[in-house]
Order: sequence, then C-alpha cells, then structure tokens
Amino acid sequence: MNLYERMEEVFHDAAGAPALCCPEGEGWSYGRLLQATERVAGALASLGVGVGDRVLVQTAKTPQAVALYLACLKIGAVYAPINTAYTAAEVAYFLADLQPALFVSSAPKGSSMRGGVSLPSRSPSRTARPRAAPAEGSTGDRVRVETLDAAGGGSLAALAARARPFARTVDRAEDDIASIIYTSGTTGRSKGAMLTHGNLASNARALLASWGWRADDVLLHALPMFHVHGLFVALHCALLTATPTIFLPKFEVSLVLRLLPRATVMMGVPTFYTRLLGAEAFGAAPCRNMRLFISGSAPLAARTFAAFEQRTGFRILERYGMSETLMNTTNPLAGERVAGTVGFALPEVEVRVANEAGEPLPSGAVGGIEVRGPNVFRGYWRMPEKTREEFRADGFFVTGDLGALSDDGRLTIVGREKDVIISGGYNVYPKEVETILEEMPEVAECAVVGVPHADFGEAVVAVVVAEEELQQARLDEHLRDRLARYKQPKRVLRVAQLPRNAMGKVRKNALQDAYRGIFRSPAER
Ligand code: MLC
Ligand code: AMP
Repeated sequence: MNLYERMEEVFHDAAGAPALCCPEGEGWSYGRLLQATERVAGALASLGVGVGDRVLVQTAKTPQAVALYLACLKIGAVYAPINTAYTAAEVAYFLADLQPALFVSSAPKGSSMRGGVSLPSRSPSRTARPRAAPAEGSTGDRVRVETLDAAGGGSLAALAARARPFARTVDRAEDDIASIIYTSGTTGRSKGAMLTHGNLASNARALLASWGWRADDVLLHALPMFHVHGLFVALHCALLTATPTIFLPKFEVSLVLRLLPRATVMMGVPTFYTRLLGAEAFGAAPCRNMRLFISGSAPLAARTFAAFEQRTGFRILERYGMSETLMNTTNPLAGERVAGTVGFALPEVEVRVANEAGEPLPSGAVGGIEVRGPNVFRGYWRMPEKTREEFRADGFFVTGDLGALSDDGRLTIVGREKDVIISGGYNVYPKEVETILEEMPEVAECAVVGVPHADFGEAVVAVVVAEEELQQARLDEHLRDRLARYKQPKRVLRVAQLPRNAMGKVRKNALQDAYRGIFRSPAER
C-alpha cells in the first residue's frame, strides 16, 4: 500500500522516458529519478531517518527535491514541506510543532543553521528563531539540518552521491501517514494536516480518471511544490502514469509562453490565467498542443473564464479542494464546464451542504460545505481536539467553505465561514498578521481583511488604529523577520476607530466594503 510502490512499478517500465524536463539544465528520465530516489533514501537511512520520522523540507523546486519527496515515501518517513518564503521565526514554529528527525533546508552552507538547530519547545514565542548549533548531527533536542540548494547541490545531495542505494520500499498501510501539510490556523497557529498513503493514492486515481489522463500527456508544472496543488494534484498525475513533466522552478509568463507549445495539460491558480491573459503574445497559437487547462486553489472569476475562452478557444476546467481533503469536486472533462461553479463530487467522494448542526440542506440552499471519503485526511498533527471539532459524528469533514448544490449535484462556492484571505492561491490568516502588527507599540489595534485585487484575486490590507501614520520603514523593519513577504499587507490604512457590532466584534464586512476599490483603477470602481 506504499504509494511509492505504485510509482516504482511504472518508473521501471518507463526507465528511458523523460520524467522531469527542466528549461535550464538537463532533464531527468524515469530511470534517473528511480536511482536518485534510492540514493536519497540511502542518505536518509544513513542519517537514521526511519519509518514514521518526520522530515521538514524548505527547499527550492528541483528534481532533487522531487527525489527527496519520493525517498521519504519509500522509507516510510513523513514528508512535511513548507513555503520557501517563510522567515526563520516562522520556521521555528514548524520545527517545534513537528519535532522532525531532519530538516532539509536550502540555506547555503555556512549559514547559521549549519550542523543543526536547537529544537524549540512546542510553544515557542512567536519570534523564536532556530539557534545555531556548533557541532554536526542531531542529538537530544537538536534537529539535524542538511541542505539541498537550487542548483541541485548541498550537503544532502553530497551524502546521496556517496550513499548505498536503499532498494527496498517499506510496507505501509492505507492509513499510515505519508505527508503532513501545514495549513494556517484561524487562531494564528498553523495546523499540520496528516495525509495518508490511502488519501494520496485514492485522490490521484480519481483525478486521473476524471481528467482522462493520457499516455501522451505532457504536464506543464509551474506551481510551487510545498502545497497539495503542485505536489500531489499535479505531480502525482504525471508520476503515476510515467508521463513527462515540463518542470519550471516557478511561474513566469515568458517561460510558460515559450514552453506551452510542448505541453498538453497545465494546472494553475487563477493568477496564472490572468497573467497569461495580460500578455499580448498569448492566444490560440501557443496552446496548439494543449488539451486541458485546470484551475483551482482560489475562485476563478467568470470574466477570466470568458476572456480565456475568447482568446484561446479553451474553457478552463475548475476544480475545488483543500489541504485536508485533497480534491473534492471537478467540472467535467466531457460535459458542460460552468463558470463560477466547481463541478461535481469526484468518484468515491461525498459532498453535502449542511446547516450549522450538520443537517443536509435542500439543493439551492446556501450552507457549509462538508466532505466525506477516502480523500479526507486523518486529522491534525498533535491536535486531537481541533480534529474532533471539525468532523461531524457521521464522519463528514467541515471545510469552512460556504456553497450550494444544484439539483444535479453541481457545487457553487459562495464564500467562506473561516476568516482567511486567499491571495494568489496562498492562504493568509488575518489573525496571524493582526497579532504581529499589534506587537508594534504604535499600533493600538488593527483588523486585517482581504479586498479584490486584479493580480492576486484578493490582497491583504491592514486597517490600524494608531496615534500617528505608520512609517513604511518601521513597518518593513517590524515585519521583515516575522512574516513571510506574501502575508505582509499590500496596504496599511489608518483609521480613528474600527467599526464594531453590538457584541464588540470588528465588522470586517464593513471594512471590506469600504476598501473594496482601493486596488482598482478609477474606471473600474
Ligand atoms: C508572491 N507575492 C505575493 C504572492 N506571491 N503576494 C501576495 N500573494 C501571493 N500569492 C509577492 C512576493 O512576496 C513579492 O513581494 C512579489 O509578490 C514578487 O514575488 P515573486 O516570488 O516573484 O512572486 P510571483 O512569482 O509573481 O508569485 C506569484 C504566484 C505565486 C501567483 C505565481 O504566488 C504562486 O505560485 N502561487 C501559487 C500558490 C499555490 O500553489 N497554491 C496552492 C495551495 S493548495 P515584494 O513586495 O517583495 O515584491 C490549495 C488547495 C487546492 O489551495 O485546492 O489547490
Ligand atoms: P488550503 O487550505 O491552502 O488547502 O486552501 C483550501 C481552500 O482554498 C479551500 O478551503 C477553499 O476556500 C479554497 N479553494 C480551493 N479551490 C477553490 C476553488 N476552485 N474556488 C474557490 N475556492 C477554492
């Protein structure tokens, strides 16, 4: 039941076929990926990483990083990737929460983490940083740190080159954990969603069938590899069929335009599509070999869907998922793709819209979206209470999204119950940003909201009560080491007081209404 066992079978059969085609540097065949995975697995084993051990990973997107993911699966370790934009203070939280056996970082040699970092306690202060440790290796409360850099080098790569290949793939049961994906928590504390080998395998099967994956498909992969979209949804489709992936380090319009003619499928967040539409050279010509454009992670605006169809002739296929459940619904490959809807439940997945008590509502009614099936995660890492709170007695998971089902089972998402901003496909939790801003002595109080933004869909805006206007330099200095750049407010607005309801709660809707035009040109307002 180890997911890697399935991959290994197809890799062997396709050893000479292209696996990861990089625009710069050499491409990797499936045979090379197989060998690299065995060597990295050997390196991990030589470091004492074994079954059930967590490996925290914050590295650039490279073929070596793919081999590291696969090696973790192979040896039964738990792969826990995190955003490369996180600061040292943010990383300290993950180290403390995950208690990993190994941290693989892209930090260059000689950086403060060389040789290991002290493991912070499980509830470090928000600003705790990993402290440099003098000696190599990890013992006791120290975490071993190895590096994997953007050029494919680093201490882990060097170890792998010398390591004895680890040939065996460790047996795993369906409900053994393969990966922990951190999703930010509404209280400001990130929660680790535990995904099992069974979750990953069943969801990949459902997607391959629903999207009619073909032996001659070529995936254009420009998503980051630390979220379920780029890592599981996209990569698994290609790996489990041993089809080639055009593997880009990041999304860049000019690179995508150049390589799109070689691809048949692309997956992206809506920002990918709005940025492509913003390029004059983009049209039907570069899409000549494409068969499918897929969008997810954030709402795809109906106007983007329409503009894309007009420019290219393609109707983007929108699907809906989340870290805790992988993919839940998809618009059909063959039937009508309706803009503004996220389609039908995937095979074996049950989706319902329910009231606050978890009672299903009739079609057309708006309520909470709940999901049950082999795709749904096992729970939050070391947070049994949080896990219990978000599951119904009958096993449905409460997603925190709001929606309605049509008579024939098509889902439309209409909003979110959870206080989260989705900016360019990244989730930003207002609470986390508010807490950090309120640490500034000049900020009496603040509220963070998402407002419409042409590029990111939503942008983070902070509304602060402060004696004086906040100096940009002070803000930058305060936020630099505490908060990943993409979470930092794109605009900070000072007000005399925040609007509150009778209960004293900040009326965030009123703030969103007041500022919904700030990123629009006067003509759009
Ligand atoms: C980058 N920046 C962002 C941002 N990404 N700001 C807000 N929101 C974002 N998403 C900021 C940087 O901090 C920097 O700020 C500036 O933009 C340029 O940085 P960059 O690295 O050059 O950005 P760019 O390459 O343009 O990235 C934009 C992007 C990227 C949209 C291509 O964010 C991206 O790849 N997003 C995909 C996220 C994703 O994979 N989500 C899936 C989650 S899984 P400054 O000020 O320093 O210039 C999930 C489940 C599901 O949701 O259903 O799939
Ligand atoms: P994450 O926690 O990063 O996995 O983000 C998951 C969230 O992204 C979901 O709960 C939704 O709110 C949102 N999401 C994913 N796909 C879509 C979509 N197609 N339309 C609207 N929201 C989406």
